[in-house]
Amino acid sequence: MFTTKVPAELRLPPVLDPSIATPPATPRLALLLNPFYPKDPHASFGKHVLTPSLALTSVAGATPAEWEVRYWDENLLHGRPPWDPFPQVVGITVHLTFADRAFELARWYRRRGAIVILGGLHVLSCPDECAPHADALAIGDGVQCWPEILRDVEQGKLQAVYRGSYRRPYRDDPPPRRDLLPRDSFLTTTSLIATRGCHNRCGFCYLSTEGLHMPYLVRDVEQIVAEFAADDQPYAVFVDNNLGSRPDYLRRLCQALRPIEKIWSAAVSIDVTDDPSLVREMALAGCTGVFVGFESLTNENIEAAGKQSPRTEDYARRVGLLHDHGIQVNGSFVLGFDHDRPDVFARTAEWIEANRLECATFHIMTPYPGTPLFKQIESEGRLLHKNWNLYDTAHVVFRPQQMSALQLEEGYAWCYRTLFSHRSIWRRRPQHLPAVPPYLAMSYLYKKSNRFWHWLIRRRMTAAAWRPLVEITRRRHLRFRKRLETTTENRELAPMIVSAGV
Ligand code: B12
Ligand code: SF4
Repeated sequence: MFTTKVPAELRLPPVLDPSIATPPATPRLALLLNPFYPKDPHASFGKHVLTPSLALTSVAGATPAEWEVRYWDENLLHGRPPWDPFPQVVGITVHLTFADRAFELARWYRRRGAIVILGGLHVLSCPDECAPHADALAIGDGVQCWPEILRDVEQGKLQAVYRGSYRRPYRDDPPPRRDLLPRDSFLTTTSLIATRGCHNRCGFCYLSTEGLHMPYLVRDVEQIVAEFAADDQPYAVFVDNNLGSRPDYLRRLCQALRPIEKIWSAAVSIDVTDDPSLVREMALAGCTGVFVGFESLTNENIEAAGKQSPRTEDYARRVGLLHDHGIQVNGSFVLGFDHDRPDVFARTAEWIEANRLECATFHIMTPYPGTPLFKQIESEGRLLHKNWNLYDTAHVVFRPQQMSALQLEEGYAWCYRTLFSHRSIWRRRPQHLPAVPPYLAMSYLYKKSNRFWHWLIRRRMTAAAWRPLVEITRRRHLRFRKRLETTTENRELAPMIVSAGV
């Protein structure tokens, strides 16, 4: 069983040799680091090389012209981070799950004379914990702080804290520096972001972190199309929290994306299906997959989280609408809500199979510091510990209401085991026969290849492994679009299109 063995390089970060003598710092050289985190043995190791986070490439985009900037992602398994030439400034992104590793990196570089700047979500939610490990903190939007930080370094007047508000027009941001990314190491380097914020404020989501003021802002659709075209990849992933938050904006974005004939996927909430004509626009614009935060199949859980969402009884019809438009569904489910009983695992798995969701992602409910959920669980005395390393949604860090912590952890593992099994992959195959081989190829590469992933990643073969499947999907999608274009917006026609060859 693949869940039993995780190769060492996916469990442990590279050793930072204390005996290395580094050269003197190169003035105006900045190194941006994405720290290592251990991979969940239950999920796909391939998940971590689908598409890169935009945190550091966005910051890099704001680097003043006189500075050289380099990028290093420890999760790409290329060994220990670079030190020759030695950077004058090291910028590290910090999430709670890899905060310890970020601090270890910070110590290593600071001891050798680098100026270390920490930024990212954990710096925003726990600045006091991060401060001792940095020469300066960037709280909030780094695109705004970064040029100021580097100017202050040049003038020798670095401050302890810099704050970037999320209120500045999003369209003013320079494009992320995707050219810094190793192209062979990801399924696609084209992570795109068009919007910031979300119309919801779910109590468990990082967007409801105290002190985070992130109004809903959008970039110009032309900017997104230009970035997609500039990176020269056939497939892009939108890493927006919820690309469907403003249906009118999504519609405009789709209309702008349509002529470039590329494919993409995005995270949306299920209310994106409120208007079938919008789903049609998405399909016509190249959307081949959505990551949907269903969260739970129990209405009481959704209500308690404060999420505005359609009733769960209507989820199946909405999934059908996406499928009818050739859009695959990766459902995201949170396990361990207060209304979840031990039957939640089997019920969720059955529903996923009955509705033929092509993929599913599970998260053990995790109270992120600073969120309403954290405050509630802490005030009820249900937090088990504050070891952030385990706040990775794969471990139970609180006492669940209707089951034991062990039951929750075992149920989570069972869900992945069940949904990643040969039987389940087969049961969820598309109804149209020609669509089955590419579906099976993708499922097996993603869900059943954990024993190969570290090997593919280390040898920079991720893009090569995915490339044929991406191209087949793009071509199939273009054929599907031609048929869809000739129909009216009448939903009744869509299943006929599907059966005609998607
Ligand atoms: C792409 C992505 C991934 C990718 C890549 C992750 C990686 N670390 O490289 C993959 C798919 C691998 C992934 C995996 C996971 N992810 Co993820 N992921 C995202 C996603 C969708 C986009 C990130 C992004 O590009 N954001 C846009 C950038 C521009 O915003 P930003 O990161 O906040 O960066 C800005 C500032 O914070 C600041 N900044 C950040 N770093 C730095 C550094 C410096 C020096 C400076 C100056 C400024 C600065 O400036 C940036 C520009 O304004 C976010 C959701 C989201 N939309 O943000 C979730 C998110 C970050 N992921 C999350 C989680 C929980 C995970 C997992 C643990 C889930 C799981 N169980 O599998 C795993 C494991 C990763 C881990 N241990 O951290 C949570 C984190 C919650 C939290 N409080 O920490 C998020 C917020 C999703 C959510 N809604 O809950 N993820
Ligand atoms: S809908 Fe999703 S992105 Fe929006 S607040 Fe809720 S969990 Fe966060």
